[in-house]
Amino acid sequence: MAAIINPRKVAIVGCGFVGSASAFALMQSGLFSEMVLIDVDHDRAEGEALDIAHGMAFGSPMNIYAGDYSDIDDAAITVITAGANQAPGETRLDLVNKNVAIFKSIIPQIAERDYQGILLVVSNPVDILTYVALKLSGMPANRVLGSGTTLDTARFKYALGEHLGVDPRNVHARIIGEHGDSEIAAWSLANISGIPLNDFCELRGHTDHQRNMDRIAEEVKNAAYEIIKKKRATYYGIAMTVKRICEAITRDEKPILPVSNYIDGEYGLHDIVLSMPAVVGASGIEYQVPIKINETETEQLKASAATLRSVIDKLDL
Ligand code: 6V0
Repeated sequence: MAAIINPRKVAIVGCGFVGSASAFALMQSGLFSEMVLIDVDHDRAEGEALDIAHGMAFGSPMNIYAGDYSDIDDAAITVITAGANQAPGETRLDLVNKNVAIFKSIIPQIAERDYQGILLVVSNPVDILTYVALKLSGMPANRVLGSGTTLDTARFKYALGEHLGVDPRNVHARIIGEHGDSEIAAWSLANISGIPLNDFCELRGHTDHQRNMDRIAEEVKNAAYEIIKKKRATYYGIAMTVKRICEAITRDEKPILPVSNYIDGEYGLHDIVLSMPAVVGASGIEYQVPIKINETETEQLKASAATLRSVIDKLDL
């Protein structure tokens, strides 16, 4: 019989850079009262749990420990960050074979427990691995999501905020499609607190719109490559992203986030996972929000989906 979900419990599978930074952000968030860390390297999970627990005297009290899959049963959210990360110069899609093999060892152990919580996939390539998690687990699509372009969107808002001298939280713009090289900056819908983007740019003395747009979109797309070249891995931005998505679910906040979610029919796309905006709440993906992107962006979205589809078609699921 399925366990009763504890809404204040989170599990993290994979305790490397991303898993441990996410655990640290979640400990400080006060969202959970129990957190279990799981890793093939159990010592690593124990070490991270102990290290983070030592900060608790200055944060929110919680029970944090290293465990195994039996500890996942009642977790409201299971965050999966296990798997290889990109070496300098490697693309996210280059990781697919290694990480699909790892998911084949993880997901069945969760599915066989008739898990009733929400799976949040972070490992890369995140869209493909969210698809793999969905298919291998047999769980309903609303309960299997990926962090997707939520991180890229945060980077996009930051870059635009810097460019325009405005709080990134007032930037309404998003990256959609693959979390990777085929991602799309949805410029046609971008605005600054309701003010059309180009009007705001001109207000701030920027008139060379196309050149600036191309530069910012490239910077966002290549952000991970740049960070990896300089410090081997990216983890703080994604940890904050994990915290934001967990917040949306745990507090049933229902923000619209560009998370990786299953799409079958919308935008002329079929049987694919990629990032398009969705309302995220207590039941995971609550509903998909149809957006009216322009013709060029629609073509780019189809191309992004085709890139992902060609990878999925080669998988043995
Ligand atoms: P890391 O530091 O090598 O950590 C990976 C961890 O996974 C290690 O502790 C491993 O022991 C563990 N692991 C491996 N196999 C298993 C298994 N079968 N079961 C349990 N644990 C296992 O990598 P890092 O933490 O830097 O990256 C993890 C993943 O996150 C990679 O795939 C990255 O590409 C991905 N990222 C995704 C981002 C996103 O926006 N979605 C952002 C940054 C990184």
